[in-house]
Formats: sequence, structure tokens, C-alpha cells
Amino acid sequence: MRTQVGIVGAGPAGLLLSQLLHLQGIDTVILERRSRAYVEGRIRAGVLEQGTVDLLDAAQVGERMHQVGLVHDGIELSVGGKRHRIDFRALTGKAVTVYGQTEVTKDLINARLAAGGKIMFEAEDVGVQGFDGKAPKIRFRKDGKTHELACDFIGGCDGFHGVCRVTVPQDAQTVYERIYPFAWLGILAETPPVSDELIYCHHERGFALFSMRSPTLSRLYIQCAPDEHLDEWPDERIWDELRVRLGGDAAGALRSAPSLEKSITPMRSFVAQPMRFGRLFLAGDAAHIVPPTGAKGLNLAVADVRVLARALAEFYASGRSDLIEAYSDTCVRRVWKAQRFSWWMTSMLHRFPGRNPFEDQLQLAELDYVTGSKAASTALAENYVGLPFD
Ligand code: FAS
Ligand code: PHB
Repeated sequence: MRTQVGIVGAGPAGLLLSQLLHLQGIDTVILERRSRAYVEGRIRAGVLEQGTVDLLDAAQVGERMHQVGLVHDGIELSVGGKRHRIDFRALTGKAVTVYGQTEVTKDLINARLAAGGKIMFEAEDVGVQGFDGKAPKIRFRKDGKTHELACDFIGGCDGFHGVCRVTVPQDAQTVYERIYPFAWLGILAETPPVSDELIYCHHERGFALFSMRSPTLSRLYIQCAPDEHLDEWPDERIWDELRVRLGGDAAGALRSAPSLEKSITPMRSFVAQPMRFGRLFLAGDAAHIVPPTGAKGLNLAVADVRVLARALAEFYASGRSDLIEAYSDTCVRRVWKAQRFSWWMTSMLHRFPGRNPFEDQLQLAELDYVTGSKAASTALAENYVGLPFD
């Protein structure tokens, strides 16, 4: 088998890269180890920066997003039950769109398959090789047979637990990591959101987030210990905890419902750089992980693919390789700004075990400053809606 760009992973990064290259007449094959149903069933991110919305439109997969996505002009920060609105529109002229990653993934898969795109689901034992030379190859097993895909370039879009990053020699990359002493317990429930906009709660019992997927579907998170088990969290306990951390009138308005999905996500900040090794390009979670407090995970994956698709299209169109050479440096600059913002939001809004009273007061002073200063809330808004592209 042969293609121009072999892509490992059918998450948002791999699918969007394939779609953007297709629109430039460049052939791709995606190898995904999971089934289509599994990939389309995963509940992950939900907030899209304006830049992500614009790129999904450019990729011709934005129609349903504009039909059912919710445009939000701001968020609320709740401190000890007192709510403060951060008005993105007034502070930056921009907004975000609430549209589930699950839906983005479905739209991209439908578009790829409708255009005759090649996505191999349930591809096993994927291995990448030869990317330090001129003839990269991807080996995989499908239906019990071993296959080899020859290509010019490899898009390593296989997420944090993928094969591409770990195939790169360790001494060729530098890894930066911070693991947080807490996790997020998230549920999806068929109940109306308590507010029209997201509410990020700082509370002495820990962080909570009130998000949504539609006017009838809520996505809710509470901070928990990293080693907690789901069976310690029956629905009733989750709803009680959500009410306590939200407080105020909204707590009374929160209508509980059976959880449709329940999961615990560990919290880490992670960067592996550079993001390019010869003809292998890492994009998205394969190269970096942010704690979800800043809603940057999906948006960073899309930002990487924006740079990569353009670099490869220019190479095929004109033979230019300067954008390919600059791929890693261009992406890493944005990655670290998003890392800084995500770490800052996480540090400001979560309760760290073993903290001391001095740190408690600093956290409250930070929240007081951010909710009271136009300059500080503008800085938050600017990062949340998405920093301009270089
Ligand atoms: P993905 O992980 O989405 O996709 C990688 C794909 O590669 C997967 O389909 C995987 O099956 C496949 N793959 C892996 N190894 C392979 C192999 N060896 N062979 C073939 N295929 C392989 N962000 C937020 O902003 N808000 C959230 O609430 C949020 N929640 C999250 C919850 C979880 C559990 C996770 C893991 C992430 C969450 N994120 C969240 C971040 C998330 O949105 C990611 O940033 C986003 O999925 C990144 O997209 P990709 O880089 O495409 O990686
Ligand atoms: C979500 O809706 O899943 C979501 C929203 C904002 C975040 C994280 C997750 O910061």
C-alpha cells in the first residue's frame, strides 16, 4: 500500500489533518486501533476557540456545529458561592462555541468517508519506521494479516498513549511534565444546565465545573483525589457535592438525573519536544497534554494541525520545506502559552492537598484580583477565547 501522508490515530488531530490535506488534493490513509463506534462514543472536550471554529469551517465540516453549537460570550467564576462573570465579548470582541468533541469527531469521520477517505479502524500493532530516512513506513495488522503502508510523511496523531512518540529515541526529545495531586470526576446527564454559560467554581471542598453539551444535556465535573474509584461515587453523592460547591440560588435550581457517562480523568501537564523527527510529525495529545481547566486540549490539537497541513500542502505544491522545518518551533510556542494558561487556571481554582493558610490567602487574592480587575480578566478572556495565530 502507498499514500502520501500516513496518519496514526482517528482523533480530532488525525481526522482534521486528513480532511485539510484532502481539500488540497493530497492523499492520506488513517490507521486507528479502535472501532468507529468506540471513537465516536468517547466523551471529551466541549469548548471550541473561535480559531478552531474557523478552521472546521475551512475544512467544510462546520455546518452542524453552527446548527447545534452554543455560542458563549463569557464564563462565570464562582468563589465560595459568589459568582463573577468574565465578559469575553466586551473584553476581547470574541466568543467560544460549546460543541462536543464527540460531535466534531462524527462530523469529520462522515466527511472523510463521504469523500472516499481511507480510515482503517481496528488496525492492530501499528508500528512506524524509516521516518529518519526518505521512505517512512507504517506496519499494522488488520483481519489477521500484516500490512505495510509506504508514505512520504507520517502524522503522529495517536494521542498520549500512542506508539509514535514512544518510537522516537528518548535522547532525541526533551520531556517536561507536571502531575497534579487531584483528578476530575466527570458526568454527563440529561438535565438542563443551571446557567446559560459555564461556571468554574472555587470552593473549600474543591473545584467544580458546570458545563453543557446542549440546552438539555449537562456536563459536570468535580475535583477528587487521583486514586478514587467510581464505585465510591454513586450519582446521589455527586449531585450533593455539586450543590455544595455551587452554592447560592443556582444550587437549588440544579436538577439531578441519572448519569449517562461517568469517568475520572487524571490531571497532568506534559510536553515532549521537538514535535518533528525527520518525516514524522507529532500533533495534539501525542506531543502535549494540558489539564482541562483551560479548555485547551482539543484546541491545541487543531492548532498543530493547522500548521502541519499548511506546511505539507506547501511542500507538495512548491517543494518548499521551510514551513516543514519550522513546524515544531511554531507549534511549541503556542503549546507553552496554553500550558501556562492551563496551569494557571488549575492552580487558581483547585484545592491542593497539604497547602498552608498562606497559600489559601494567595489563591483567594488571585481570584479577587482576576474578578475585580479589567486588566486581569482581559488576560483570562484573551487566553480562553484563543490567542491569535502567529
Ligand atoms: P486523541 O487521543 O483524541 O486521539 C488519538 C487517537 O489515536 C485515538 O482515537 C486512539 O484510539 C488512537 N491511537 C492511539 N494509539 C494508537 C495506535 N497505537 N495505533 C492506532 N491508533 C492509535 N479537553 C478539554 O478541553 N476538555 C475536557 O473535558 C477534556 N476531557 C478529556 C478527557 C480525557 C479522558 C482525555 C484523554 C482528554 C480530554 N481532553 C479534554 C483533552 C482532549 O480533548 C484531547 O486534547 C484531544 O482528544 C486531543 O486530540 P488528539 O490529539 O487527536 O488525540
Ligand atoms: C467540557 O465541557 O467538557 C469542558 C469545558 C470546559 C473545560 C473543560 C471541559 O475547561
